[in-house]
Amino acid sequence: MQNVPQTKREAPNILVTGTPGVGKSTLCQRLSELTGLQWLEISKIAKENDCLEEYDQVYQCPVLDEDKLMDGLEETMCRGGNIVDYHSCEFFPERWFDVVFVLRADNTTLYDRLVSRGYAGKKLEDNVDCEIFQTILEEAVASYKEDIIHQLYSRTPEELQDNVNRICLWLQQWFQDNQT
Ligand code: DAT
Repeated sequence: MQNVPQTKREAPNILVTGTPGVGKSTLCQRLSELTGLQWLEISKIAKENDCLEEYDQVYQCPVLDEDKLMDGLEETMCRGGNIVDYHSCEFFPERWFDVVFVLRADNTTLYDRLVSRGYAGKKLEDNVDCEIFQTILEEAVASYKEDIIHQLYSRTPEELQDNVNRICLWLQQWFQDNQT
């Protein structure tokens, strides 16, 4: 990991995390279109930049080369103005983020969304359990200061819109507080 001194960012970095299927990409895409912040889909970036190691047969997903990925993102994150979208949050440097949104959905909604995505068997069960046990929320609480963490439900289009509005307001406030 590079040791880069912290400088003031021109725009904030936002982390959107949560169990697969809770609605991260849907929210991030909408936010990016509205605000001009750059949407960083970590799964896609890892794939494109050869940051995936062997395939985990138990969890049916590739293992991430976290150090390589972090090194590649350092400069972009130091500049600011990014919305990071990933289903885990504990390995990112804490200093990267000004705010963390943990998206949530209820079990039946999530189950239906994951089945439509083709998840089945252990993968489906593990992901629904991850939401039931609030695994990602606990990961966020263990990794970031509690006052920057916000839990948002994204079960319906109305909740999606409320979340977009809320994050846009947060952003406006950030720019007011950080005027040079
Ligand atoms: P994620 O990126 O967390 O894996 P997604 O954004 O791909 O999740 O959303 C999964 C599915 O749920 C997708 O078909 C869009 C739908 N969805 C997301 N947020 C929603 C919301 N607030 N209301 C209704 N459907 C939603």
